[in-house]
Amino acid sequence: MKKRAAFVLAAGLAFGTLVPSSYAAVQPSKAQQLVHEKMNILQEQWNKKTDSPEFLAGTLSTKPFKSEKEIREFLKANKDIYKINADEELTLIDTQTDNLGMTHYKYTQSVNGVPVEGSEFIVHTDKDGIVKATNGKLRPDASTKMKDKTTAKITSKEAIELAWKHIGVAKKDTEPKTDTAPLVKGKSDVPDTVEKSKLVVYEKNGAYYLTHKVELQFIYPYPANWKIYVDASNGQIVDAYNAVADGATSGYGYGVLGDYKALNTYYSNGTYYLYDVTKPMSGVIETRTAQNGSSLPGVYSVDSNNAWTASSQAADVDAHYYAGVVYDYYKNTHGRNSFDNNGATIRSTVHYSYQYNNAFWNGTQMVYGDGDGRTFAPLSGALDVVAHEITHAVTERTAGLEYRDQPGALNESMSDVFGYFVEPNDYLIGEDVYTPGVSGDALRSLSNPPAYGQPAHMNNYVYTTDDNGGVHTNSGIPNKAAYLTISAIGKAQAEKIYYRALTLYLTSTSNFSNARAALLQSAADLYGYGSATYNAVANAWNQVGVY
Ligand code: L5W
Ligand code: ZN
Ligand code: CA
Ligand code: CA
Repeated sequence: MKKRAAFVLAAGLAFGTLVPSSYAAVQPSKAQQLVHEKMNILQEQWNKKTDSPEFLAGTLSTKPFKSEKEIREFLKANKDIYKINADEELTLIDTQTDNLGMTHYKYTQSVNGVPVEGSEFIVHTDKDGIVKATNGKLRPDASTKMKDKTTAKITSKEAIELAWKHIGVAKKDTEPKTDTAPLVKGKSDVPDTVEKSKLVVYEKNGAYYLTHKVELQFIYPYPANWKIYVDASNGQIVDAYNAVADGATSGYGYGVLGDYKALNTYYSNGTYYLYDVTKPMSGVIETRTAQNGSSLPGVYSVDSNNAWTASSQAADVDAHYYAGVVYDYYKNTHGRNSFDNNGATIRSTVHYSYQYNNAFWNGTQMVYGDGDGRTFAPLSGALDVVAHEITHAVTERTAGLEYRDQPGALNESMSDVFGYFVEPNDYLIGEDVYTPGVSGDALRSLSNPPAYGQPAHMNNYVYTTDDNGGVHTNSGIPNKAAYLTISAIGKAQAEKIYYRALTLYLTSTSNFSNARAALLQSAADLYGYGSATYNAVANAWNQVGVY
């Protein structure tokens, strides 16, 4: 290989000034040149950033090195190549002699005794002690960058607490509960929750951090072997991943309208589940099927090959997929973690009852009928309907608007309005599943409530005892006010104002006038009292006759 080095240099000279600048990249570094001068190399891999060898094979020594002590001499003699202070930085962790007579000396690198994560280094000698190979990822710059930084300010106990917080699971909630997750059959079947922590130097994108490497292992609410690197100087999370990879899977399927959807699923014991553990929540998003009509919660929706393509699975696919979309909406737009803002499991059951033309939140979970095929297709097939249902759960846990009269109509309206915010491509509600045989219609419209039999002004308020005081009728009035607001100020401001009013100002007995005040106050908080935005909200409610 000396020859190849010579060729590279000669080629550079031969091209003279005509050598393209990119050619410089293949010029050997000083350490590479040294390797070719001192060793007979058959295979080599280099870490370009640190200019250190990740793999060298051939004949690396001319004399034998037959003990760990002697191997250190080899490393010292080649310090210009490996760039490591063997005595200070390397700790022997294993020696093996194999049936070919080769001996393999395995080391880890450390800084002031703190191991550098992922920096194992192995020296391989033949039966005569000739060094035939070295490999592993040494970090020559770790010592210079970290030698004054190996004292932790955060304790291991604090790091473990921060790690639990990061994954959004409380240790006490990892105690298995019977019949709640596909993998969990009973408490005795599963190992206890394990917490571990050790101090390591961790490299990420070329920067070094002193971290507590925290390992959190549990089986409920999902199988996990988390590795979480907590910065030992400030408690920030440097990196984290779940090493249990055989649980969470990615499947696909077709929705009610026949569209392709990628699905977050779960594999266990030869079966795939609509069970999404990918969200940063303590619970999961899970989807079930009602087996005997109206019994809840039903059984897990399952599939044998993670291709959810049967027409009988379409309602399951959409309920699962859209619940994830709505979770993401609340998390990404409002920082809300699930309906309870505490990461609760979002459960849906589909195929409820028989030809059932409705969907509802029952206080614990979502429930969707299949529709009769004329009035409705399976109701989970509409994202705005799924958002409507999950918003009922959000409302229950925040404003708590009681489901009758004006507070009830506001409750309905909030569900429709967030149905729009989640799926803002039209002002219609339920158009994707309503009357599959008729195109262009919907269940309701925010922009034109009277087109669907709803009032859009207080003059037309319907006084009735039906439907808890006409909650699905009079919602047309606040719906129209929302439409006028969104049209005037845009969705981005409107959704902030509505979320703030719902979660901070509205109460269980708020009426339309109280809603106007709550929204105005939210607009004032966010955009200023008397601002154009504030005035637009006032205007919208004036136009529907609410003062
Ligand atoms: C869609 C059909 C009726 C919306 N709930 C509703 O209060 C509906 C449930 C599913 O208005
Ligand atoms: Zn509703
Ligand atoms: Ca819609
Ligand atoms: Ca229709």
